[in-house]
Amino acid sequence: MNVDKLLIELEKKHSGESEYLQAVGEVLESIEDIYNQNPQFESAAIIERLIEPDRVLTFKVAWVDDQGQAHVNIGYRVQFNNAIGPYKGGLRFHPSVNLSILKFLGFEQTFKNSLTTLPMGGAKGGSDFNPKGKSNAEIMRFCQAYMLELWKIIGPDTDIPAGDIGVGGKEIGYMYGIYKKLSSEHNGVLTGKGRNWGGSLIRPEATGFGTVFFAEEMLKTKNESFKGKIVNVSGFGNVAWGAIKKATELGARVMTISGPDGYIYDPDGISGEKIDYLMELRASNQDIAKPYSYEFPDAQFHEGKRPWEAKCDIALPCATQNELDETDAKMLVQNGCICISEGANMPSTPEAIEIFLENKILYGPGKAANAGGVSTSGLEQTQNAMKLSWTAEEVEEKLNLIMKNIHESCVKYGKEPDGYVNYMKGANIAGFMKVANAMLDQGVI
Ligand code: NDP
Ligand code: 2IT
Repeated sequence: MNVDKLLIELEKKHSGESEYLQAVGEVLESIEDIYNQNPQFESAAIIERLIEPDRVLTFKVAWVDDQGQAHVNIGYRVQFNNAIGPYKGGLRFHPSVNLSILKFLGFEQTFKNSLTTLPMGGAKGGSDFNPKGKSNAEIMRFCQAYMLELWKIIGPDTDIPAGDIGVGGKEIGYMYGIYKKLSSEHNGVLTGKGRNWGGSLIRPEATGFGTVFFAEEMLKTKNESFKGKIVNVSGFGNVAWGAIKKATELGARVMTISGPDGYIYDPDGISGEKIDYLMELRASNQDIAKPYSYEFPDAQFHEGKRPWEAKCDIALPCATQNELDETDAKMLVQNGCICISEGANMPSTPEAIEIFLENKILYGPGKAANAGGVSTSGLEQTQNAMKLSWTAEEVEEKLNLIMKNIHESCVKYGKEPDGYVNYMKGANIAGFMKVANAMLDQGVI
């Protein structure tokens, strides 16, 4: 494999798809040596077959708002790779959604799902629909219109979507309702379902819990823990919520949350009733940062700024891609941050990652550190197939074990001669090897 040549060719074919090219570039650089040591990969064109999605479906989603006005959005599903199991990955509803973003997410998902040890292929989907400021009735009509197309290509053994940005329990409920009506089946086609109709306990918290469990494993290698640490979190959504809960439970103090308009710094820490208040704001599809600073006057709202400028021991980026750049990374390192565990997908830019690696910081890349969400989705599928449900303790124990196993795989492939673990390299190689070997076993298809 020649990484530069491959990337130039890919850029020619998919020019302007910057997030997709960024995600592929990082993986190619990590796996180059091991790939070239295994000539069977080259002759089966494994990498050329792995960087292109199996198929992409785009479709029109027409829906009517509360005033009777019709709107059109674009719907997508990118089925990336199903070598090790049915396609699996979330749906994102956000105005920025385009093919580049969904291809990067589907590509990352393929490696992440491979790391989980569960039999899941990679996929991603969504729409450029903006749920912000919409009524629940509008969100329901949009979800129904979106599912009217999507249901034709998904199924509990084919492709199993779940949540991502802008898609939580409420949206999954609306989509599940219409899927059930169209297919006449009540099955495990979506994960993140409600507790009373097939959902798994702990799934809502799972990504954030997993991100903290992964960080805990990294910290253990330095005889450190969350106890007494200052933690900065970005975003306040599905993932950030779980991360804040678990970090607080383990004795840390979480100082920040953020939205696209800025971040909140709360010197007293964000926990307990403050989290409940934030959840109420979120449930009503509102902005959270400013109202929080009005409700809790000791908290400061830093408009247009990111939480990485505030001093912390541990950083948990849980908002979106490329939300932590080189300047942010330098600030974190200068301020004594010892650990970054990514709840979001690709939140750190390549330049920021370079800074973390140069400074030998504990850096857990999203495809490893946020794999707890999809892992618990896999556990939800298992419970659906068995037609029973596990207790919260059982699910959390299994999740914790999976995160420990992912950490071990990263160490196996990422440990350098001086003992430093390059978790990014480790995650990319471990994720790749399983998918690549499955593709070899199954022939050229
Ligand atoms: P949510 O929509 O629940 O939350 C996203 C949060 O990030 C919101 O607080 C949002 O603010 C904020 N945000 C969005 N865009 C920006 C931006 N440009 N700058 C700063 N803040 C921003 O999404 P999730 O929590 O589900 O997803 C967050 C990240 O985690 C994504 O990268 C996702 O791919 C990843 N992830 C999600 C998993 C899941 O199970 N949900 C699993 C694994 C990874 P606001 O609402 O005000 O826009
Ligand atoms: O990025 C992710 O791993 C998710 N959005 C969760 C996917 C899933 O199928 O649970």
